[in-house]
Amino acid sequence: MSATSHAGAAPKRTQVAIVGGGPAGLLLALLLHRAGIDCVVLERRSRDYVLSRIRAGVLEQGTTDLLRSAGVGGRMDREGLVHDGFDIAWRGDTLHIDLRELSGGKTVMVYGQTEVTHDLYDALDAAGVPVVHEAEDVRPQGLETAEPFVTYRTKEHGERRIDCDFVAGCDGFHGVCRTAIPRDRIETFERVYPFGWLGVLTRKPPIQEELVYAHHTRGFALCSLRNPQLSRYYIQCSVSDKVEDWPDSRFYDELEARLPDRIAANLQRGESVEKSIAPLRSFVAEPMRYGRLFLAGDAAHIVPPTGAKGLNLAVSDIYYLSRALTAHYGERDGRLLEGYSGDALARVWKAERFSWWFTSMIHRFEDDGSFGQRIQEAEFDFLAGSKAAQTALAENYVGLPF
Ligand code: FAS
Ligand code: PHB
Repeated sequence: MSATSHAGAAPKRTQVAIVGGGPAGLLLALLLHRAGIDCVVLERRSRDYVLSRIRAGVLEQGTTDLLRSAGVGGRMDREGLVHDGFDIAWRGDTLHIDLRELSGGKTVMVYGQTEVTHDLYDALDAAGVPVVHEAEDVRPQGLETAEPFVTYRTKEHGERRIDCDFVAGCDGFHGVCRTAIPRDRIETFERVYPFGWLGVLTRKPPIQEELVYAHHTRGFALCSLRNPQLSRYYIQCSVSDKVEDWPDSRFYDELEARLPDRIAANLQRGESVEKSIAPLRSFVAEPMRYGRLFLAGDAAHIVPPTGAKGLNLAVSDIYYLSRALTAHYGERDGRLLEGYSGDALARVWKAERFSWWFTSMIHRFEDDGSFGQRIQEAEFDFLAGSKAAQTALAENYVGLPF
């Protein structure tokens, strides 16, 4: 496939230039196209590379609803798995969180981010929306003027410039858009956790149908899946660990040691087809706008994956941003654009709080000492004994309203 997924080079002018071809950028492009707004996606990597990344696994109901309304929910509804609840393992026992009952009927969908990204790329190709891959040295410029533009380079077409009305910074935590904002115009908030997640993907049936979040004195573990023949496991690991320190046998031994015996007994060990370590951090940049630049998704915020919020927050940002741009172009009404950062951050911070709370409760914090351990025990005991606490967990896990 050529670097640009449509004939020829990208246009020299568009209404919205989107930097980043992950879920945020691709979903925004599709929603803008459906609203009759011209856009171009500039993605640094090849499509194969983007689609090789194994990331999120759980979609909130707000996310699945928006994907359906964008016309990309078909395969998700055929192949995705609706989950009514999950288990929390603690001291050798489990607490079942009945999401459907506690949230008043809401559920989550198990359908990998990789598949969502596939579906979005297919829809954009079908719609003829230009996605430029392997766009190098992307630079958003003139952001504080009424005539912003983005320069970039491709091997195929050399130096290029796209004039636009707005730039959407959907280029993730390590992208260039957030750093294009002057330091005195942005404030960041961050907490880095003293551990990472070592994840393994294996072509074996899952240990059980529903997810298991396990607390153990050896460390946290998570049993998830992508489909009935493809399982996803995580264990909390040291930030200094390397993938090569963890041959499959060591990984599975440690995973089993952190699970209740009756659950561990169902583990089917399979060769890892993907193995990676992700650092954990909470991060928010405020505001999510600078002049004609709007940030969305990981470019603006990061959550520890414990609460399965990262991808879902990217989607809610795009709901607010696409709605605002549609009002701007459709009714010449700029109020939603003015309110975008505040609207998005209000939901972001609630997801940051939940992700931090769940991470703090269920991971092993070596430096928290005996007091920290007792607080974690009390947190779990309160949760186990309080329907109100479980309802609060369920409401956050299925996703707060957009
Ligand atoms: P993304 O990072 O997905 O996409 C940004 C895109 O911009 C990328 O394709 C990148 O190549 C491109 N880009 C970067 N710089 C660029 C530049 N200068 N020019 C052009 N393009 C550029 N979330 C969960 O809910 N559960 C999980 O288990 C989970 N696991 C994760 C594991 C890892 C290793 C990582 C990094 C994240 C994980 N996340 C998880 C969070 C993840 O799913 C993100 O929330 C989600 O990808 C956010 O989507 P985007 O905002 O589109 O950012
Ligand atoms: C996953 O399946 O990758 C997954 C599921 C739930 C989480 C994090 C990751 O909280």
